[in-house]
Parts: sequence; structure tokens; C-alpha cells
Amino acid sequence: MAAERWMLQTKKADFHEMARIHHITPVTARIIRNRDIVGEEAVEKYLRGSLKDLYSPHLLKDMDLAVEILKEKTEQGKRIRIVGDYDIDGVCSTYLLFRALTRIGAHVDYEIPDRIRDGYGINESIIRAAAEDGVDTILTCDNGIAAVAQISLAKELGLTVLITDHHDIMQEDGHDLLPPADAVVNPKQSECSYPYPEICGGMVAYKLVKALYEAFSVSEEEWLSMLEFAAIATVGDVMKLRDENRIIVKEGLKRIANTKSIGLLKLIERNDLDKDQITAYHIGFVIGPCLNAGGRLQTA
Ligand SMILES: [Mn+2]
Repeated sequence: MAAERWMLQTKKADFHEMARIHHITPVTARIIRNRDIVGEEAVEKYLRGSLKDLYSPHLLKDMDLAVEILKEKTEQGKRIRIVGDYDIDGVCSTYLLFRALTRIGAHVDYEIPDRIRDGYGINESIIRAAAEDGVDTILTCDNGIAAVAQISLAKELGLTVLITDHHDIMQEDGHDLLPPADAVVNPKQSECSYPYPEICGGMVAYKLVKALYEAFSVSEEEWLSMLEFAAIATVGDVMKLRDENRIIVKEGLKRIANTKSIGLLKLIERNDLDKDQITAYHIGFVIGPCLNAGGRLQTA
């Protein structure tokens, strides 16, 4: 085997000064600089970002509209169906929304497409089934942004459709090509001014839960009690651990030790993990594959 050759990337900065200001070693300063984190404030947030540095959900385009519609539908007792995805991000998104909508008293169920029978994302048969079941509103998570024909059908059938997603937006003549949904929450829209669009579907869902809980006067403490699932989704969907993602994962890893989720506790137990010592590695390579396996072996 050929000898490995390591090349050291050297972007320029005063590492000793950085180290002094931020109470880190010059090596850490060099690594941070190499990741293009520049400026005292940015470096401080990277190192010591906290929950108060998370962005407001209201910065997401259509967030307030989606909450307004969900509030009305919940109060009217209309049937809401969440349509998620079978991977770790989709499963966590579905869980977050289902738990939150149940909490506020919505008449809600969920559908996760079958990997073999349905393939990825919402499709015509899921939409027809919802209409036949008397569903009033479809709420997608981690999918839906590209389902223009499918959402058009849902609208023809008289359904209300709310999309939450994080996938890239299709372009047509230099403009966003969006499905004709009643609200589209996706930070990648060109008209959305969310400060950090590189978040996963679980994070988008978690933001919606925050806004929904505000609207129903549910405490922030309850919102925070689900944070580990936004963190698991972020690692599982291989998001860059920067900005808001870094904060949510850092906080989520701390919170897993005290999770109230029986399912998560059992997964930790059956994998012989110590819940006080969970790292991003364990989410990415132990817990994550278990959550992904559901949809691969049978149904998510
Ligand atoms: Mn995703």
C-alpha cells in the first residue's frame, strides 16, 4: 500500500490572536478558519452557539399562512393527513408533526409512502386515498416541493395542501416552479429570506411545530422536549454542521440522555449504547440506519 500523504490546508489568519480571543488552541483556530468561518461573531457562534441563536420560524416564507390554516382546520375538526417520507429525515419530520398536531387537538393521521409500491414522495394514489378517506388537508414533510402534477390533482379534488420541504426548487425560465399548494414552506425558495436555508426536512417541521405551539399557547418547554428529533434528522440527512444545524445537533446530543421517547430509548438500549455518551457518530451509523431500515425492510 502506498504511504498516505497528508496535505495541510492553510488559509491565512492570525491564529494566535484568534486563539487568544476565543480561548481555543491555535490548531482549533486554524481548523475553524479552514472551514471559512470568519469574523469574531461568527467564530463565537460556531464555538458557543446556543438555543437563543436559532432563527425564528416566522422568517420562513408562508410559515404564518400555514399556521393560520392549520389552526383553522384544527378548530373546525377537519381531518388532516401528514404525508412524509420513509428515510430518517422523513420519519422524524412525520413524528414531529404528528406529535404536535395531536398535542393541539387536531384530527390527524399520517401516511408514509411505501418505498417499493409508491416510491419517493406524494403520488396520485396517496392523494386519491386521502380524498376517499374524507381528509380535508394534506400536510407534507420532507417531500412535496416537486409534486406539481400531484398537488394540482389534490386541488382539483378540493383538498387543502400545505407543503413543508427542504429539497431544491425546480426552475422554469429563471423562476421557481412551485406546486399549486395553499402554502409552501421551504427555505430554498427564492422569495424566502430565511438566513440559513441548508436545513433538513425535520428542521423545517420542527420550526412549524414552534410556530404552531405559539399559536396554541403550548409552552416552549414542550417544543424543546422534541429537539433531539430535529438533531437526529439533521445528522441522518447529512446536513453540514454549521450555523443553526450545529446548534441543534449540539443541543440534541445533550438532550438524548434525558429523552422521554420510549422508541428512542429502546433503540439506544438494543444497540448497547450509553445514552449519556451519544455522539453524532452513533446517530449517523447506529441509530440512523435503524430508522432508515424500517422503510427498506418493510414499511417506515
Ligand atoms: Mn430530507
